[in-house]
Amino acid sequence: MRLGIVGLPGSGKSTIFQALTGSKFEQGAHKGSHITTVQVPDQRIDALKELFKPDKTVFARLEYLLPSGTRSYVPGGQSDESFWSEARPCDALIHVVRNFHQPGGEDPHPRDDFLKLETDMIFADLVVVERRIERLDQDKKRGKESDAEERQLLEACLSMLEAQNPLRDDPGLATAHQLKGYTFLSAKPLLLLFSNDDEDKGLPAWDGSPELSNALVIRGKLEMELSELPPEEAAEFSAAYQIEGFARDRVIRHSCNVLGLISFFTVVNNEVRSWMIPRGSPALEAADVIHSDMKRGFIRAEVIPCEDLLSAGSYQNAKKEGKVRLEGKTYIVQDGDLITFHFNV
Ligand SMILES: Nc1nc2c(ncn2[C@@H]2O[C@H](COP(=O)(O)OP(=O)(O)OP(=O)(O)O)[C@@H](O)[C@H]2O)c(=O)[nH]1
Ligand SMILES: [Mg+2]
Repeated sequence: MRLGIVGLPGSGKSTIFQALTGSKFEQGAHKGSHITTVQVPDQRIDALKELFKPDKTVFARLEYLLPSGTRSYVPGGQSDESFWSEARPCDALIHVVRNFHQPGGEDPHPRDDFLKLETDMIFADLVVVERRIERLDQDKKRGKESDAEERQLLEACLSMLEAQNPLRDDPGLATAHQLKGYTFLSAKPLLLLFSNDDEDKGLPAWDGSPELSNALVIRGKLEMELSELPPEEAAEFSAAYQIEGFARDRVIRHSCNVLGLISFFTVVNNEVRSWMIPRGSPALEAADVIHSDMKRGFIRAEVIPCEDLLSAGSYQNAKKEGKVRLEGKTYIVQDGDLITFHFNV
């Protein structure tokens, strides 16, 4: 799963990206795009490690993309399609919005800034839809049959986008299988990330939609400084500024949330491992995430919630207490399940 970091110029994108990688890069020195792979931290994995003492521990991963700075942003929906080309294949977007004062003293206007880029993304999608519909009309004139359902879905997109609404507001439309190939920007799950002044840890005052439910505040500059301190000083510093955990961990946790991902665990061959799948997935899909053979030869899944295992103290005890269940292909995997797949190929 890959998340793309977007935002107006100077909103704090590079700062957030650096917090994720834990390393600094020279501003302007790198013109290309940056990708970083991060491990998804999980305390349950740490507890399982204690219990099983595995040789190896593997965490689920996420990727973050910081698009290259060479493709310049032009406001008013006039950006070249190439400006969006790197964000399009991403599974979700992080929209970084400036909520800090600039060195020159310019006040932040987060809602206006948000709407500016949001509108541009809606406009970019609108161009794609209009072009496609035009194309389908031409095909029709030439007597070529087109997919009626796809046409209908595109019309629905058209009316939403023309009304300046992002496609994500209609979850059915945003996730429609037939529209996947269009990689609509406004259909992607969105995490709003406010980069705040050092002294300010709250969300900005914000009237009306969009909802701030998928929003996160990072005091980017402050928290970058924090990440460079030795651990003892960092703890003191965090307490003084009431910083909860690392910016990095908060961004990752919220990323999993907007992507609708849950974690499950496996312990196989002396390896404890976490995996992620979309919430609501059946056991068969969980098996497929690990290996297609496991899906093909699926027999059953041995399942225990991680907490139950930890309170039982050992897998054997948990079994004795009847806490390990056998489940079939259609069992809906729950966050925190430890699963042993039985399969035969
Ligand atoms: N106070 C404060 N300053 C920040 C924050 N994030 C970034 N800045 C400062 O704002 C300036 C721009 O930050 P960048 O991270 O380079 O922003 P950007 O979005 O990557 O900018 P471009 O790549 O030029 O579009 C830098 O001087 C940062 O130190 C923040 O959360 N709080
Ligand atoms: Mg930058």
